[in-house]
Amino acid sequence: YPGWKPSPEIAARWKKLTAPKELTEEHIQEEFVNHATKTLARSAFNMDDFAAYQASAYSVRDQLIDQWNSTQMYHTTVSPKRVYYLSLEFLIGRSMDNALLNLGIKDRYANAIDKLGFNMEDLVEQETDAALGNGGLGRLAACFMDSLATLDYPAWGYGIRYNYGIFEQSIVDGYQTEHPDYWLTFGNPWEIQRLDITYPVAFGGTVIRSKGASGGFVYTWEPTERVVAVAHDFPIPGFGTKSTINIRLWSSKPSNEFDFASFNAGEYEKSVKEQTDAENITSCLYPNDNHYIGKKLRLKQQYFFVCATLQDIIRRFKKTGEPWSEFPKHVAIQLNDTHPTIGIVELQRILIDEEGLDWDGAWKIVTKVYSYTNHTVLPEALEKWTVPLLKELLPRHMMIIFDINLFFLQSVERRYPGDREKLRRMSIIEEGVPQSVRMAYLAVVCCHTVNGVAELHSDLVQKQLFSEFVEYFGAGRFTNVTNGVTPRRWLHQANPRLSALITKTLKSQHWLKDLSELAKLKQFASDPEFQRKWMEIKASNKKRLAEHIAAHCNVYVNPDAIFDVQCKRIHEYKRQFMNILQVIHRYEELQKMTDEVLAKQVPRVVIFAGKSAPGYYIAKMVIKLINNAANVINYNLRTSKYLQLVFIPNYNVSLAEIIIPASDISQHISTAGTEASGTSNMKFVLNGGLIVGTVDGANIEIGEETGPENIFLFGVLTPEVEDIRHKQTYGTGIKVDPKLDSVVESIRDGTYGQPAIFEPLLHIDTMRKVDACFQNKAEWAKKSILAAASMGKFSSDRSINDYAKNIWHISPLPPPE
Ligand code: B1N
Repeated sequence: YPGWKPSPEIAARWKKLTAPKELTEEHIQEEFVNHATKTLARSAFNMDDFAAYQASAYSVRDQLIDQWNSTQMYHTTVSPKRVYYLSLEFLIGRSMDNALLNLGIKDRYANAIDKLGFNMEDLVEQETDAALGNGGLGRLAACFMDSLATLDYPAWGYGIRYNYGIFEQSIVDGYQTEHPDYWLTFGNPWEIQRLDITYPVAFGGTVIRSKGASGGFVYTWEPTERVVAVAHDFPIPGFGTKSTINIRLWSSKPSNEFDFASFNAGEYEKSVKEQTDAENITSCLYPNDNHYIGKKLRLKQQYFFVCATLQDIIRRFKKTGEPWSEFPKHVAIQLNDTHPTIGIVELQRILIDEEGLDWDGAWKIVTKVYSYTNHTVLPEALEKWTVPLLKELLPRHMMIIFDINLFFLQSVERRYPGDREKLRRMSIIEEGVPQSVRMAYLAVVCCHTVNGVAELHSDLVQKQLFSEFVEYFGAGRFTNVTNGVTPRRWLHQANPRLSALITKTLKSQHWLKDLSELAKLKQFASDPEFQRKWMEIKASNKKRLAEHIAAHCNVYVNPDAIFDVQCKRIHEYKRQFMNILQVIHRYEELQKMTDEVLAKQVPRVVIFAGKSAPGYYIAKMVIKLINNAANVINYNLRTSKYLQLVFIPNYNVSLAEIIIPASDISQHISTAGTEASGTSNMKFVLNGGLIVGTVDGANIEIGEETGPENIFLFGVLTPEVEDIRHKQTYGTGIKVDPKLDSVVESIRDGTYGQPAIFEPLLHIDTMRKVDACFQNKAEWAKKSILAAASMGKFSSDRSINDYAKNIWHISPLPPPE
């Protein structure tokens, strides 16, 4: 702000005025009442839990903003290399409890507010989730932000401020019904609207080629549509540090110049349409998980947010006054899947068309800055934008993609002369009618590093998805960073009693900053007193979940039964269908039993939750099947003591915080090679739940840490990826009823496709093993403790340190005291 420089006296005065006040209970109460009366215009006689939540939230927000300001000011003076995490999804959930705990002020707040007649636990429940994501990918981004802040890395998250997050799900007559999630109805205390931080974003039009001063061609993009991106900042406090980083989410609005033009021409309707078109860009999150939908508006979202983000990053860089060659020393950009990949092309475009660099100079910079995380190998999830659509919306970018591809294929051709088939396979452009752009290939060609999210997945990425690129670029471009989850939200916040027990046992809270310290709990795994406390907490968490189920499903589940949970997006590859078959099988077995045999059964409550994409017919039928089965199973008075089944509606972050601490076992049973990592598996084990799972994704690494005796893995066990695929296809050596031999044989032959059909049988066997184990209470407690104590590796702090060291090359920058 060149216009205003405070004199030393004014600066000193400012410093004094902004110095943080001691956060006494009285001060908290003052702030609370201040916000209740001034921000919300309420009075003591006009308060309810929601108003009290809001008043508390605004006062916590003030605390956040102070820390955020000093963190950002410090980063600006040091100007270190920063990482920019670009993601179309941030599945944050609620913020108040998290902020109170990370700032370390929860007890003080709870006491202060108690004396004003409110209960903090009730207030926390008033908050609506920020549900700006579909599932694992979006939640991973949120966990990463928590870790980046906690570890004092100079980092920014960038994404879209959708007006509507993932839809709300209700169950009507057993079917999923979707309702819009307009989460901003009552305002949002956790964001700071920055009407002063805006950037233009353009679409469409044509590109004019002309002769430049130095003889080469210059390209001028003349777009037809212009909108504006407005910044909204979401402060993210670290745990046990003053670092508070920022997620900057963009919201679209019409650009003034444009609607005035039509307005003045008397074209009122056209002007209104332009306005709504502009606002529509950031209106809705696309509700698809692991599935690509080639919608024009989605491409607009992608370009809109990377375009604004790059302008913001470049503005920050230009403050250093350094030349472009220094850009990679200040900037690392991580692409959360291919969704922001058009940002690569945008940077190349800015450098050559606007900043006057030559192609090679620009390319050197671009390829030093970007890295890409792949999150899926499922073909139906890989993004392929058609050339006509890209041309229509981003004509200059399409030209640049063709150029990148040309230079790339020319060098492939030099290495493998005459191999036209290879060129066709490796081309960024897929031939067809119409042609399309393989976004993952574009990312691989332009990024310095490409990673998968678990060892097995990264192997598949290198050996199957991008094998020819590994051969061409060398294995050095490819790596693995196994996912992780933040123990602050997923243990400390979601399971406060277990967190307190761990802290008491380890005589320090430091495990929350270094999760590997959990290993010290192993020495207590066989201690009966510790086991008792551990299992008593599990029991009380199960009770809490049972209350939620009673309220939302109208079923009174037996809290002494095994709680067997599968909650995640409904998807064929995740095989909820196989799970429900196993449940129905169990129900039918129970029907055949005598009373005497029945009395010996281990009672079980099977819990499903998860959303289906609104247009995913088969997934929706699975939800209906689960609900129909529940209606039969729960109303069988003879067997319902031994088996109950519920589908809890509207799975989201807040519900996960209730379900996960209450599970005895959870199901992670994807077909081997299909679930890239999975992250809820880590959360369940961290909370003392055991996994029933296939040899897939991060299950494998979790099993390596817990030891095979503390995880129920079934299915193909071979670590070699090629082998897994092969063996999965050709026989698993299961014995079945001889009457079915010829049937099974023909299935195995592939006559009916899909040999994975065998795995339900193994699943049933595994569930029998679980029953047997659960009966020995001490053994079960021991497994639960040992498994949780082995989760050190799966902190997102470890993941972030891996990225920082091996990919971003950035260092922590703790704020001075
Ligand atoms: O990303 C998670 C992994 O733990 C999961 O295994 C993986 O399935 C998930 C297109 C996706 N992969 N791909 C997506 C989401 C939205 C979309 O529009 C794809 N989500 C995953 C974190 O690594």
